[in-house]
Amino acid sequence: MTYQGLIQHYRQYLDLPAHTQAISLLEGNTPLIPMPRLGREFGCELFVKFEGLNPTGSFKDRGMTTAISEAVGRGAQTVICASTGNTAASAAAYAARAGLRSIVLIPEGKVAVGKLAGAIAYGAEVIQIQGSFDDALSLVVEITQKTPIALVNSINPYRIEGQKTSAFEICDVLGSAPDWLCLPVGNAGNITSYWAGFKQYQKGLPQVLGVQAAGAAPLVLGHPVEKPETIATAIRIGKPARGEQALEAAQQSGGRIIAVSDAEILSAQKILASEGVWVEPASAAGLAGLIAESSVGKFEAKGKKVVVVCTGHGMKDPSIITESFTAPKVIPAEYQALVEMVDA
Ligand code: AN7
Repeated sequence: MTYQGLIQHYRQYLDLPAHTQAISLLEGNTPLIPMPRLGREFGCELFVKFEGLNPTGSFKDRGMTTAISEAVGRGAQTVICASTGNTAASAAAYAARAGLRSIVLIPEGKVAVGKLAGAIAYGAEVIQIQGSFDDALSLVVEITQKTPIALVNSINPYRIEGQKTSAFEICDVLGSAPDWLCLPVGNAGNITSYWAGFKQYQKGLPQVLGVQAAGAAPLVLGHPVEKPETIATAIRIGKPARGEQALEAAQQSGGRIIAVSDAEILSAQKILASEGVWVEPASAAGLAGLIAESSVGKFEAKGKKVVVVCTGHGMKDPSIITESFTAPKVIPAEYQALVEMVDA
């Protein structure tokens, strides 16, 4: 049967109300890419779950198909979210598909250009907040408590239902859960979803390595971060809504949540790109964590199956690349100039 999106594909595993009306862009079904060359460096069988290949370029589409489908079914006309960018683009796309009005609140000047462009292109009403993601989230929670506007942040339980499906897909491809799952942690909806998904699917449980950026690592520090800062703007979050559940997932799985520096994140981004997988900075945090833990002997990967979740596409944040490289050289459109340039 042709693939009709993840609600259709995993319907029996998703706890969605009867009124749900599936709104899909054929999200999910993303590739689990083997990384043999990189895996050899750790002595493990390494895979990248490339979530950047979802319709709007991030994993958020999994939770958005379910959240918007539920909202439409219950008669919502407007949806709202706070976002570091990817949720905004995803909410805007699925709202557009459903014929709903979408409003997105973003931290002023801290959203990568590909995400902002997406939100605008899909027709969202974009509002910049003079504050952080966390401030924006408080505001959308308040307005959805006082008005009929539907909240589509990952506090919404149907977001978690949809995002569980990535765990199902990994088990379907590998035949069972991997030994380790490494992924970035921001507002902590995704790590919560994976853990719920693996537990429900009963194909084994991975140990979970959640990775925060050092300047935005409330779950490592053990307290909220008032002014989170990181180059990985997607996870520039100081008060994760599902922080408790993230810690629980790490602990129950025999894993942990760690922090890596921006330099380690950018280095991991380069390594992934050198293998043909270009992801946005936050999405490289999982690999950065794996590298950091291995280098201090804390990660015994030998002979293990390891999945690194890459949550968003590199094209979401092109500036991070173009700003740090000199512009390509310019030559006359002449053969001799080309030969000299390429030193052939
Ligand atoms: C690429 O879009 O919070 O721990 O508002 O965009 O589930 O929050 C994005 C988060 C990882 C962290 N990787 O996931 C938003 C937003 C990328 C992301 C995360 C985000 P959660």
